[in-house]
Amino acid sequence: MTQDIKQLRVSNDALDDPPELQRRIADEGYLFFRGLMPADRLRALRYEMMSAIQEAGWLIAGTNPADGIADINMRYTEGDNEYTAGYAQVYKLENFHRSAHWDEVTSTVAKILGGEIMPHPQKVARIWFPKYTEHTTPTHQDYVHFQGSFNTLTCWAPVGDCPLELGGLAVIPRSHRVQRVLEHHFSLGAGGLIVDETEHDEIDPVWHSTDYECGDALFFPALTIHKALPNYTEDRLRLSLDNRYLKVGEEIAEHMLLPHGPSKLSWEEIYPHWSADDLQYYWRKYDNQVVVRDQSFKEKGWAEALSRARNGDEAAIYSLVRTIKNDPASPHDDARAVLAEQGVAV
Ligand SMILES: O=C(O)CCC(=O)C(=O)O
Ligand SMILES: [Fe+2]
Repeated sequence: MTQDIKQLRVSNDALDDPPELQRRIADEGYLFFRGLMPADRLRALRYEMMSAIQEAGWLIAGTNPADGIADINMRYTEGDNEYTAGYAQVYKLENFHRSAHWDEVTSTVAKILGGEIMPHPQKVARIWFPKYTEHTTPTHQDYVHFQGSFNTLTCWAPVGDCPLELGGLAVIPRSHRVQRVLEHHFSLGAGGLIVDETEHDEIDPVWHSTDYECGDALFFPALTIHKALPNYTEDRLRLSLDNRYLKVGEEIAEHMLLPHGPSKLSWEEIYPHWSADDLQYYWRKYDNQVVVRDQSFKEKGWAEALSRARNGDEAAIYSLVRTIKNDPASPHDDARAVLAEQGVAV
């Protein structure tokens, strides 16, 4: 490991003290708990999710799904068309969606946010292949992707143990104190946007993470700077949840009412796979302030990919080629022109 990672502060001692939880998250920009989620239920969920992933052909056939032994000939990630095949299988699972509503999590969120809370309809699972480190989730603030309110809380939790080499989440404590959305730039990796944490004098860019164990959960608000660590294992998939919560009455961006994009599914395609209907369209009973999605972050990233590709940047060229391949029916004249200039065939 090339980077010096400090340990996350464990806040289990304050679990029954909401004012202290609120003080800590306001001060440090995150809260980390050991064993918050029931490990046995999470292991059962892991088995179910990994079995779906194995059926998609991403785990070595005949191995125990719980071990998550990846077929590294199938390395895909968000943004690759091929990622949808495995992700959609996971995304249809009722228990995966239900896990974001487990009382152990929602009651903790209610203490942290101080009031009635609602899980975002859009749940997220991350399936991370080994030996694909250039696609690791880059340094970012969640606001550029999920928007809504700065108080929106992300809960990141591994589904199974996640030691450092498997690539768990890392945060910069107190980075939320910048109190604004920082300039993000084009990058590979989930979300496709990166911020340079060393560029801002107010931020002390010291990364904190841990050897996560099954049941551990990390919470942070939308401005805290974070990233994933690379999956340096030989052959293990990293499987994790990142779900978001808001205080009822605060703003939620319209796209967060939809299934996560890389699944390419609608709720109408997901719900027939469920046995219960209590969580179907549950958000309609709340009086949410739904706001229009701000596309400017994405648009700026795309414009940067074009200009970097024009200068021969390989990651940007890769990203343009992938965009055209994913969606051959769209003209993508801008990307095609840049690639033609670079002599790259698509
Ligand atoms: O798990 C990952 O790679 C990314 C997670 C993330 O950025 C988040 O939970 O907000
Ligand atoms: Fe994030």
